[in-house]
Amino acid sequence: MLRSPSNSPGGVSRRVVLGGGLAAGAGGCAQAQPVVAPARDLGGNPGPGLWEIARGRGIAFGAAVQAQLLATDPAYEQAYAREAGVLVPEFEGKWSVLQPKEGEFDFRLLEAIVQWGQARGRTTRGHALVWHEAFPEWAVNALSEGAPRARAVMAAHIARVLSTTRLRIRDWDVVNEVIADPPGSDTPQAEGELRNSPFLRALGPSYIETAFRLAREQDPTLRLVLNDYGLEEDTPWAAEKRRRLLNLVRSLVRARVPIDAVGIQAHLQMDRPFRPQVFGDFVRALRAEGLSVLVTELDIREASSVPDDFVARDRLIAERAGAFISSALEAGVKTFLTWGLVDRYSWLVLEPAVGRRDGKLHRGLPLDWEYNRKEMWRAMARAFASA
Ligand code: 9MR
Repeated sequence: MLRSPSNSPGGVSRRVVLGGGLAAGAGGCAQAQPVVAPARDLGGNPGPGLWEIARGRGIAFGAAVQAQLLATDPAYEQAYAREAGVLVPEFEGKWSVLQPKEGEFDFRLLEAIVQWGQARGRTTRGHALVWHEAFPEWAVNALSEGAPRARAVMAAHIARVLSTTRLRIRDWDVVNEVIADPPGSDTPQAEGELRNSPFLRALGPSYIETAFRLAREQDPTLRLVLNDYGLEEDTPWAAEKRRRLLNLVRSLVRARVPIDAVGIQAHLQMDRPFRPQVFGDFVRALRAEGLSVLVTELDIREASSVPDDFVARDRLIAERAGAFISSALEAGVKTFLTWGLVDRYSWLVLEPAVGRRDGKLHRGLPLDWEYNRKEMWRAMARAFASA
């Protein structure tokens, strides 16, 4: 089943990372674009970063990061040092980077992020053990060679990754994007409610439960997370996706599968309505199952209808971010991660077809193209400070 182009975070088939190592381009960082935004408030004394403001209220804030940029762009590194208390590898924890060939593991890029964080008292969360993207060809083939082989491959990956990282990474997206995209408002698909992934085809729906149990076998207290997208907005499509996810989560909880939390990606879209009550009710329903809820990949995808003018654009983006974070906080979310920190390296820039379709630059992260804090940053700071 293909993703619905208008609803998926990717919306187009995404580039799949097949190689590890810097030279192979571990996911490829965005090219720097021309300077377009006026520098505003960097100054010599920028004051506390988002993570410190959040920490003061018992909230964790962090962002997806790219090891290659941390190592090569000093302004990027400073921005992370200032703003991010939690780091998530944007590519470096994915299967294609960690196990590009069967049995050949490469933790160098992931460890680079972990060590950068440890040196500054920051934590790293893991993303993602079982995902149909950034999944190498050899593994796709192996999964098609029958259930015993598929299970062994999945078990070996989970065991090796968790046993190698468990002392340093205590929080993992065990399965990512397992709910099928609904084609319409509430019409269940013929294939069912789970994504038709190589894992589902090889092992059936129980692969999700198996992945969590395998992860728990490695460590009794690691936080095990199910992460998904398209759950935030007040549309029939998102309502159906929420229903499917709740359905799955409830069945996992009933079966005593060791799941600790749900990650809500929150790739928000400006052209979709957002209702705090609807979203808050969803978070509360998940928490009623005894799970934590994390916001794992927040960014704001602009619509072509968003005005050209930076001030007006930034205000709209900030309003959406503030409303979303406040409703999540009110419903009990305590961890917030943005998918990147700086507009110039957003995946929405890398893949313009899923971003603004008018070729305009993206402004959906807290720091602008010149690493300056913008209205979205201030809206987030206000939301955290008043939590
Ligand atoms: O931002 C990431 C993009 O640059 C990569 O090409 C892609 C494949 O590795 O993954 C993107 O990150 C995705 C994340 O892992 C899962 N949720 C959606 C994110 C944006 O597509």
